[in-house]
Amino acid sequence: MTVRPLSQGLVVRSTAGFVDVLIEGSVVQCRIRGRLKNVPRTTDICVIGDRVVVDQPDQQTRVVVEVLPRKTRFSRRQPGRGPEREDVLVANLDQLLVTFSYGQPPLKTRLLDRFLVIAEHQGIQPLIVMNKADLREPGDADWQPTYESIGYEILTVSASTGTGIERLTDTLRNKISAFVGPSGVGKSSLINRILPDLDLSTASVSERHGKGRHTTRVATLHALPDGGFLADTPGIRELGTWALPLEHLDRCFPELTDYRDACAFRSCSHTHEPQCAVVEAVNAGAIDPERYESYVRLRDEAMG
Ligand SMILES: Nc1nc2c(ncn2[C@@H]2O[C@H](COP(=O)(O)OP(=O)(O)OP(=O)(O)O)[C@@H](O)[C@H]2O)c(=O)[nH]1
Ligand SMILES: [Mg+2]
Ligand SMILES: [Zn+2]
Repeated sequence: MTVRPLSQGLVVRSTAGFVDVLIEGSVVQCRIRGRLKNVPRTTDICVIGDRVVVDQPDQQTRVVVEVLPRKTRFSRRQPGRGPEREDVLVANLDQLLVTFSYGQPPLKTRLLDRFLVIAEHQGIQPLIVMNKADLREPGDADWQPTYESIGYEILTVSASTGTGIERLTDTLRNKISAFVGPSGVGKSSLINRILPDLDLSTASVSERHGKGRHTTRVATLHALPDGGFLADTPGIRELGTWALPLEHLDRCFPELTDYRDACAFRSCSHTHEPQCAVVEAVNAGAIDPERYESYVRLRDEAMG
């Protein structure tokens, strides 16, 4: 028996049963080996950003035979009813571009905090991208000093006018990054600015019929000319955490770290315990009450 050489590649697109894999500069469509598929799993087998091993049993056929372990994953609890499972959006990300907009749709800091918590938990560098700078009204950026004081970087950009696009492009070099955020904030429009040859489809918020309208349907990873990759992902409405242990949640809020070790109880939940340094810091105005409220809500949710 002759042993065929196997190749390694990067998954750049994934649809039912098939994946597009970048192998030595060209994209090839691959099946996913049946045996991989039949293993009962509560997670996605193969997503964009995955490094995979590909076999070529004959001239026409290429098959993913192994998915290499993921360094990081941006994932959530699968929305809706049905069995609990993980929905992995992108694997092996270095940077999460948490994208919201001025104008429509408006920013939801509660949802922003969920993105940031998942990034912290996974060790993915978050960058807050505020698009549609051309629609910014006075007062729209009042929330920003709080986040900057925690250490989060905020980039104000406009896909329409080009404001901030150069700085954004600079942060992408040699990294795997993904635009994530609600539908309509302009993720695909920003990628079209950065990579004009792609011409991804976009749609105005008013053209979207009802809440469920999502213009981008399949997450795709695009190669950047100066090195690195950039993912476009479908809009996210629901972002439940997956596999985030309750006792780790306070570490996903960087501004709590200075206080949590000073609580009287070692396993303090920072909700009802006496002599809680976190609650004292909230009352003293050293921790933002809205951020604390996000912590409490995520904690309640994780407890079921
Ligand atoms: N005024 C203004 N409008 C913008 C800007 N960027 C995008 N838009 C508009 O916002 C709408 C939504 O843009 P998309 O790029 O489709 O949004 P998306 O985030 O990719 O949405 P989904 O694919 O549904 O998740 C389009 O009508 C864009 O023209 C901007 O900087 N300023
Ligand atoms: Mg889109
Ligand atoms: Zn406490």
